[in-house]
Amino acid sequence: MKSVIVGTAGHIDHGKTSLVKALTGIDADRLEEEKRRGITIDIGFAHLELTAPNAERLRLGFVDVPGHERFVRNMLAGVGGIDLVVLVIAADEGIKPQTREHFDICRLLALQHGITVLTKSDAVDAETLDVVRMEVADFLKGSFLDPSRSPIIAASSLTGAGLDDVKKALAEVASKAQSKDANALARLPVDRVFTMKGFGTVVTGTLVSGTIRKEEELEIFPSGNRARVRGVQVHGQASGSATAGQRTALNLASVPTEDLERGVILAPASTFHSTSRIDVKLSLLASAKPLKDGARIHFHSYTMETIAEVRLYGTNQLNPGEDAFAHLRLSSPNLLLPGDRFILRQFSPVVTIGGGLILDAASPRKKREPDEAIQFLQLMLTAAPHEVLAARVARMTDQGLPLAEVSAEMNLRREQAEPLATKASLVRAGDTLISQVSFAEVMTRLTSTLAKFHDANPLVAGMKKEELRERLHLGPDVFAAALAYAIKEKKLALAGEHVHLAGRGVVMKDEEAESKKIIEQAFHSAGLKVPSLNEVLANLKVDRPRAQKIVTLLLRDKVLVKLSDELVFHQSALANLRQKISALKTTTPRIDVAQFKDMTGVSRKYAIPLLEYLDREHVTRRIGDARIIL
Ligand SMILES: Nc1nc2c(ncn2[C@@H]2O[C@H](COP(=O)(O)OP(=O)(O)OP(=O)(O)O)[C@@H](O)[C@H]2O)c(=O)[nH]1
Ligand SMILES: [Mg+2]
Repeated sequence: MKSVIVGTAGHIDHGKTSLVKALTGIDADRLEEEKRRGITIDIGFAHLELTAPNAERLRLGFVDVPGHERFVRNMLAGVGGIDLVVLVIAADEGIKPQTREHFDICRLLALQHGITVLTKSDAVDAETLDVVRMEVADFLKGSFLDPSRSPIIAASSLTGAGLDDVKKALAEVASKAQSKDANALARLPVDRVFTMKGFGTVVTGTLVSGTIRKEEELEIFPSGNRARVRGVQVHGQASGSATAGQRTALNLASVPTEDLERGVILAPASTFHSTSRIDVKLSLLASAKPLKDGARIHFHSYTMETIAEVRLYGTNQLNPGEDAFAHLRLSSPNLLLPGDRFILRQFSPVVTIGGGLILDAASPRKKREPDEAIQFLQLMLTAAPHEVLAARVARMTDQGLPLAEVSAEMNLRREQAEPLATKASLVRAGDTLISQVSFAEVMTRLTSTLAKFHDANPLVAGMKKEELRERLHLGPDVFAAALAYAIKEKKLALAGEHVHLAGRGVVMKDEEAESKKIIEQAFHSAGLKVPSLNEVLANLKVDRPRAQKIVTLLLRDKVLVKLSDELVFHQSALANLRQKISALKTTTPRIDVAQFKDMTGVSRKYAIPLLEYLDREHVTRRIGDARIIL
C-alpha cells in the first residue's frame, strides 16, 4: 500500500481541522487548550485509506497545521515532511495573510502536488462562491496548484457537500505523487516526544526516507547519542518496521529524555555528521525586504529550527524576488543533507521571507573566493550525480574522500557510491577516493621527495615508509595506494621498511651485509676495550673501500660512535658507561682519571677521550684534573 503524507495549509479558522475530521473521522486537535479555544495551536494527525483511480490502495497520513500567525513555526514543523497539500480557503473570507504565507512556504519547499478546497461552501451563495473561485484561481496561476492541473473544490464540512469530490481528488493526486524512497538511508525528524506509562520514551514523526526496523540502533542528532528501537508503530498500529512516507512512532530504549525534543533527527548510527555550516541556493520572496549579507534570520528545516547568519556569495544584498548562492552558519548544529529544503523567517518581526535548497552540508572551513564557491554550488545544483561526486572528491585534493564520507556527504549507501566512483573515473585508494589529477600529483611528490632524500643521504638505503608518509602529509589509504602503484610502475622499490627510487639508494650485497654484522658484533662484544678499526676491517671479506662505506653507514645510523679518528665504540657500550657513571653520583660524586681507569679497566689512551665524551654528554663536568658527576 502506498503511503502519502498530506498537509493542510491556510488561514486561521478557515476550516482545516473540520475538513480533516469530516474526511477521516479523527479530530486532530488533541490539546485541551485547542478544544477550549477552538483553534489549532500545534500540529495534529489523522489518517485515511482510499482507493486510487487505478485501484491502488493508498494510505493518507494527515498533518493538520495551525493557521494562527503566531504558530507558523509549528506549521513549519509539520509541513517539512508532506508529499501533498490541501490548501484550505474559506469561501466566506477568501484569501487572507496566512493563506499567502502558507502557500509561499509550500512553494519554497518545492511541493509538487496538492488540491485547493473552498471550505464553508454552505455559508455563501452561488454567486459569492464563483467570485471566490475566480479570485483563488487567479492567485494560484502559474504555481504547482495552477487550476489547469490541480482542482479547486468547494465543500462543506458541516453539510458534507463536496466531500466525495475532495476524496476523489485526493486519491488522484496521491497516486500521482512520488513516493518517498524506502531504500534510502533512514531519517526521522522528530515532531513529538512523550513518555508512556510502562512503555517509556516515544517519539513520533514523518519518516522522510528509508526504513526503520524494530531492534535497530539509531543515532540521535545533534547529540550523537544512540538509541535502540524497542517498538515501532505506524498510524497507531504496532509494526515490525516503518517505511518512508509513514507517520511513525518509535518506542526508544536507553535514551535520556533531555536528549529528545522536537527538531532532533534519528538516523542510522555512525553514518552521518551534524553540521552547522551549509551552502545553499536561497530564494527571497517578492514580498520580503532586501536581505543583507551578514543578516541573522530564523532557519527552519523539517522539524528543526535555529538562528542562522547569512553570508551571500558574490553580492552584498539580495533583492526581493531574487535568488543567490549563500552560506548559512547555524547557531545550533543538526543533521542536514544536500537536497533538503528550508524556510527562512525574518529575525524580527518574524515573518516568512524566503527559503531554499541545501547544496552542500560539508562546506569546507578554508576560505574560498566567492567565484570558486559559486562555481562549485552551480555544479552541485545542476550536474549529474557522478559529476557531483567527482567535484566533491577533487576538492579534497591529495587527502581524497573516504567512501564513508561519500555516504555522509551525499546521503548515499556505499553500494550506490561505488558505481558512481567508477563512472567518475576516480582512483580507488583502498576505501578512499582520489581524483586522477591529485593522484598524479601525489606520485610526482613521492618521487621528488625521495630524489631529494637520496641526494642528501647518499649512503642511506632509503626513507622509512612512515617517515615518507608523514613528510608527504598523506592519509594511510592514499599513501599505500601511491606506493603500490609506484612500485608496480617500477619507479620505486622497497628494501625492508625502506623506500627508495628505483636504481638509487644503498643496496647491500650478501658479503657486505655479512661484513656489517661482523663489524657491529666486534664492537658490541668489545665493550669499552675496543679493537682498532684497522684490525677489524682487515679481517673482512670485502675490500677496503667497501668496508669503509659500511662503517660510514653504521656511524650515520648511530650504531657506532666515533670519539676520535682511531677510537670507535658501539653505542650500547657508551650507553652502559653513561648509566654506570650516573649511578655513582650518590656514593662517589667526584672521580679522577685514575679512579675512572680502575673502574672501567681501560688504559689512559681510552680514558681521556671517554671522559671528554661524558663531559660533552653532560654526564660529568671537568674541574681541574677531576670530574664531578652531574
Ligand atoms: N458553516 C461552516 N462552518 C465551518 C465549516 N468548517 C468549519 N467551520 C467552522 O469554522 C470554525 C473554524 O474551523 P476549524 O476547522 O477549527 O478551522 P481551522 O482552519 O482548523 O482553524 P485553525 O486550525 O485555528 O487555523 C469552527 O467554528 C467550525 O465549526 C463549514 O464547512 N461550514
Ligand atoms: Mg485547525
